[in-house]
Amino acid sequence: MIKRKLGVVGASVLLVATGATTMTAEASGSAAAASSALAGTVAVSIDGSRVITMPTTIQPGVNTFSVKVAKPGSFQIAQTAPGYTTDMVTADIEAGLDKGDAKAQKRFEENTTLLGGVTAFPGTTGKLVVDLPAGDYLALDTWGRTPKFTSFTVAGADTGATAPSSRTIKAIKDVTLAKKPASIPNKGWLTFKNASSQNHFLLVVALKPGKTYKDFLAYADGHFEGKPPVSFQNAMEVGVIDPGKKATVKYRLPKGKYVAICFWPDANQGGMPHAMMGMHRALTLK
Ligand SMILES: [Cu+2]
Repeated sequence: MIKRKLGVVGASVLLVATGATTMTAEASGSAAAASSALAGTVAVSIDGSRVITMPTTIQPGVNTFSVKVAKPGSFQIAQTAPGYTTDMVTADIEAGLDKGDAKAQKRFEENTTLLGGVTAFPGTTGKLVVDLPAGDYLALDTWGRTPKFTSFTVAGADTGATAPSSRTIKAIKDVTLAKKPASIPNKGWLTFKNASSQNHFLLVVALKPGKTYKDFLAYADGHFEGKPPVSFQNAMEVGVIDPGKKATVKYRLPKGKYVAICFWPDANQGGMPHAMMGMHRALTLK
């Protein structure tokens, strides 16, 4: 056990130590340790086999996950209902989300609370800010064919950290993206807030030079067949969140015209991606 802990990267060891210190402080009635510079910063690394290494215990409150990856991946946080095991999650993801079995997807959505995620590429650090209450959590890389889960616990004193100032894009009604704001800065922090009835993720993708949102509408009318008017090279993503949740990610993209989209499959519509139900809108980055 100790040997395994020593194998963890330096930053994670420090974070575990910070958590332990703070919990001791809480027990003795002092909040002083919560002001530690490291409180609320969680180092995450994902190796070439999509195995996640991160602290096993972090503090409640606002946490910033700094995600480094060996290959392109998406770090995602979730909670599962009691008795809904990771084997059941895996089976339902494979049958439901990968193969379109609506029953399996519904079971997955009913038994999980999805809390956001961030995409990262080798050489860059993905940053995800979420406010987590105490409890047991799972993390996974959603780019993996068969998900490999890492569990972690949120316990102890609040991090005391505050979320960075950000612009917010909201999901409303069932499968609608709120129209405002029409534009956001081309770099900074973006919060995706789910004020709707369904699970969603947010993809912000650049229109190709000379293309407009009208071209995207025509592409959508054609059921997303043929040459896309958007370039997935210039894109950012906020991982899936449940109704009532929000997640914030750091981004930097070229200025220009973009489309905000959700492709989450709708279990009530035979797995139809929300984008096909109109869940997209124009967005300018300036
Ligand atoms: Cu959606």
